[in-house]
Amino acid sequence: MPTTVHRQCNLCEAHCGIAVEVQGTKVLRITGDPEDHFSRGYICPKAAALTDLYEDPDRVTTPLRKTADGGWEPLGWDEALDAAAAGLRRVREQHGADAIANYLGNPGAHSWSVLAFLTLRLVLGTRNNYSATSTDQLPQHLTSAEMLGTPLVFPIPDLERTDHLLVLGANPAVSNGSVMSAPGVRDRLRAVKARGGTVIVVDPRRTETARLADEHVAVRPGGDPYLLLGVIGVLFAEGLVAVGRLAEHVDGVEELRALTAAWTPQRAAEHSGVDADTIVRLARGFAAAPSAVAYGRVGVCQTQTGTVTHWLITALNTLTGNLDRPGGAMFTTPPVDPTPLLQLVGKTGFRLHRTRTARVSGLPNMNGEFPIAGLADEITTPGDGQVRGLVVYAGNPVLSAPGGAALDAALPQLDFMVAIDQYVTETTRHADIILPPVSALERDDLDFVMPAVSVRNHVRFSPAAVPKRPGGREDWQIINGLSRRLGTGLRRRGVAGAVHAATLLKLDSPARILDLALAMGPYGVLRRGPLKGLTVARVRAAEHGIDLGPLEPRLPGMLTTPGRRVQLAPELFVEEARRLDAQAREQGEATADGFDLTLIGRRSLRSNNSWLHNSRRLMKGADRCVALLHPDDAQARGLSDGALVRVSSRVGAIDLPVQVSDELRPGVVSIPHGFGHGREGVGWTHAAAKPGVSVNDITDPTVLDRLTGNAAYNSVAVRVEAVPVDAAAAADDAALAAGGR
Ligand SMILES: Nc1nc2c(c(=O)[nH]1)N[C@H]1C(S)=C(S)[C@@H](COP(=O)(O)OP(=O)(O)OC[C@H]3O[C@@H](n4cnc5c(=O)[nH]c(N)nc54)[C@H](O)[C@@H]3O)O[C@H]1N2
Ligand SMILES: Nc1nc2c(c(=O)[nH]1)N[C@H]1C(S)=C(S)[C@@H](COP(=O)(O)OP(=O)(O)OC[C@H]3O[C@@H](n4cnc5c(=O)[nH]c(N)nc54)[C@H](O)[C@@H]3O)O[C@H]1N2
Ligand code: SF4
Ligand SMILES: [Mo]
Repeated sequence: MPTTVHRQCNLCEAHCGIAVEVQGTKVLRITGDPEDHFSRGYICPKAAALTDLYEDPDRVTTPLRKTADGGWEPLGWDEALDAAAAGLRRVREQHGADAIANYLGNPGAHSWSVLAFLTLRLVLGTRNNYSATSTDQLPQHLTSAEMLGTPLVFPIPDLERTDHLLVLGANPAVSNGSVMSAPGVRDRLRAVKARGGTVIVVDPRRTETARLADEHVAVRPGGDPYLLLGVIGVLFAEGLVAVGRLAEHVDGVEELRALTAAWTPQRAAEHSGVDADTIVRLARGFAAAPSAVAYGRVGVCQTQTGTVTHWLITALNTLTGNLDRPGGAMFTTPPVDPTPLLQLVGKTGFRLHRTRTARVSGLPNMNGEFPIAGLADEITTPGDGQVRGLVVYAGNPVLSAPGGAALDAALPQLDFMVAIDQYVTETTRHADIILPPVSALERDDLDFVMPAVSVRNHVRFSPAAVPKRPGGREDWQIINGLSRRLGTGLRRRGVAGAVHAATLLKLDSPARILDLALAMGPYGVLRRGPLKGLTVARVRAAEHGIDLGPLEPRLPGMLTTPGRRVQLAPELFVEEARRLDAQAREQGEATADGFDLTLIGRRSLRSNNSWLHNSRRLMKGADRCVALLHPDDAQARGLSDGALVRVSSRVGAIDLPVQVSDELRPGVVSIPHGFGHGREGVGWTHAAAKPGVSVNDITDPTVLDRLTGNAAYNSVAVRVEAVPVDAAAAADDAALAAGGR
């Protein structure tokens, strides 16, 4: 008899509720769960791909060991975990704890097993921790740390109530919302307009979101901080600043007034590429709206001014009285409080350490991690502390990190590498041991990350939809197995760290850690209120999730700054803002090498970073790994639609088809990331047949957000030219040989 299991899709941050119809081990159908409290039936085309991932014959289902001739041999779990632990221990014994680096990829945020990984970090005791955070939201962590006192909370647009949404550098109609979980976001944007509100999108490309909006502002890449300085300058000049309820709890208004005084709309226009009238209009419209919220995501994080931009976004919200007010930028009250949870699993020291720098790159440490941009050099540069071992969990940095080609070249130099992943990817192909977890549909989960960044408070348990295949293990079981084996000889955090790790390993399942965290949280047994007493069992019993209500005002109580005050003008940011002028002059001008265009990224609704390209149903249709270029730029280079072009930067070149499109601002070229599956030994057969190229072969690991070291993929200067005919013919032959494109 078929049965239906209700759980969530864990592919992107929307975490939609799904109904999975199953019969035994067979998945019959995946649909949206109309009774889900949060997503109310919405799903996107990717949800069906959960079945493809589950059934994929290319998925690794047994531990693998690299053989002498570069092939793979299957191993039993005990043998594999013993070998993995022995290899890592050897590196540690010969070269010390810091010689083992680890990388935590994006799907880590979509599974409770990440808790086990943090325990593994405790056991490894290395300073060389890396993650996808430094390709993504690191500027938002630093902004929150400096302005609110903790890097672990983010202002979230109150989409359900706002009258005015200003989006900078996000494309939620495609990404489905990020650091703003909002399943069915297109409908939520339409609803803002339907109730008389306004949606404005600031983006160098007229995106899917821009097309839904009232207005599209085609900013120059990296132009946002100037635009915002101009907008804030207008607010001060026209007496439109009104902090409102929080006025008594905000420091730095006068510093911002002084700082923005020089940024007249004309001057801001010159550097942002947005005309002065528009800047004035944006400021007035934002201030006049009954409620308004500015929201920025990776489009602005991934620039050299990522942190400064996010600071100015929060400043704009605050100066107009929209921080922490309904319809503005609010804070969640998630069932699991991130700070105590992370302390529970041994993670402390949440801040930017500008003096605790990476050995080779000199990049700063934040939240206990170094930026991924520096990892390749740590591996290839000899000396004390050189990285010689690596654990990669749920990540594909060869395709995702800036300068991924250099990392691809560096990984073979490691003495030993372990990967925890379901596929032989561009990254894991370099591993000595691959430890494959079961797929998402085969495991239980309780999502504690996305409720912390959702547009509504909620919580949901996800039961496994199908039984694990015989011998299948979940990530946390694998990781704890590794931690236990490493237990002796690897800890260097003294007795306290050892006891801590041992206690966590005794708790074993993330469910037990989360029971503790829920008890400590705002709905836990220790609190008063109608929802008191939330436990994993109670969440599990609620088949369609539990609604915990709209976002509620939380300031000043939640602030952890001195005196519980919002810091509008942190010294670190003000200093950086003063440097913006010089930077503006550097940017946008052709460099001596003739890199005269700026590269930006692009996401597709039918893809997710690097790892859904093996799904036939998602890969149907036209080739998506194409470079978009404005008609004027194409014409100036003699390029017509479909031509093969070479896009080069300081660090490399890639060849791909061009698509001429007036969606783009002139001077910009847009290329998606996550392709480049043609590398030797990649285990994704369908993906490898339509390989595309990796844009991160040309992104520059030295072009980073100045304050955090976050990848600045959208600040890379490139050149685009026709591929010489001989090379184009050779590329065609290669494509034909690989099965055609
Ligand atoms: N379908 C799908 N959904 C996804 C993902 C996916 O790969 N596919 N990935 C997931 C992940 S890991 C994340 S982090 C989120 C990201 O979610 P979003 O932040 O919404 O990501 P993008 O779609 O990349 O949107 C970034 C936008 O910024 C624009 N942009 C580039 N440079 C600039 C600039 O200098 N200024 C401004 N104002 N705009 C700029 C780009 O043109 C692009 O439209 O999406 C998640 N969801
Ligand atoms: N040029 C450019 N580069 C970018 C971006 C961009 O906008 N432009 N975006 C950046 C962003 S925002 C992000 S978040 C990063 C993502 O960067 P990464 O996290 O490094 O890369 P992913 O492509 O998400 O790879 C995820 C890997 O995890 C595996 N996996 C999936 N589910 C599981 C699981 O449950 N358990 C385990 N063990 N493994 C699993 C997949 O097989 C895949 O190999 O990419 C960044 N790179
Ligand atoms: S938007 Fe799509 S991929 Fe994201 S959680 Fe919902 S169904 Fe899954
Ligand atoms: Mo991301």
